[in-house]
Amino acid sequence: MNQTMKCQQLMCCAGRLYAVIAVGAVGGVGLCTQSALGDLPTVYTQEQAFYETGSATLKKQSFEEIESGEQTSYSCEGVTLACEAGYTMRRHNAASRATDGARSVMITDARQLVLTFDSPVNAVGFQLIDFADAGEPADLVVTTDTGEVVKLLDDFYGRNGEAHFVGVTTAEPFTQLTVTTTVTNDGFYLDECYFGQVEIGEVMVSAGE
Ligand SMILES: [Ca+2]
Ligand SMILES: [Ca+2]
Repeated sequence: MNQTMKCQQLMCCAGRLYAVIAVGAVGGVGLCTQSALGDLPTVYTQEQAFYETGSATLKKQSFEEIESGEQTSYSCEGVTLACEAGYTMRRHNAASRATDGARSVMITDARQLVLTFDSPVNAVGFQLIDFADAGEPADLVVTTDTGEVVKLLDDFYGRNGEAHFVGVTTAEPFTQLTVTTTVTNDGFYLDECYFGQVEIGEVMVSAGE
């Protein structure tokens, strides 16, 4: 798949119509200059490209200080992470399942997570570890409380222990993001969550996996 096709595919993820004006390539990362016929959700699959959108304003939660044991939610600085009603998640103490520090959040059965931010954000990204590695492909969709619906992963196959970054930026700030996955018979881990408000102008779109 070439850079243009990849960018167009990503732009259409929200099920809305976007016009991609120009596409270039810079060191393996596609630069998409675009005009949105509505809001502008942009999908990222590379942490560096996402981070460069607003490194000065993005906060990071590494889940190093969260409580141990079964929990239904974690209140962290700037963000509260809650899992699907009726399920629990837990702190996992192994660097092999963390991308930042030595701890991460382990999700075994819940298939929906809700991130609620203390103040509005328009950029959220995080690492998924050991996701969709049980032989069945999985989608990952995020929904904002402002009505944006964006598919971050589509028929994704992961590998044992591998980390994959996903992120999204929107034109309109939001305070709650619901993460829903179709993954089956598979536990996974969440770590290194970035969030904040970034300037939306020319945006960098990751063109690789
Ligand atoms: Ca961590
Ligand atoms: Ca897994």
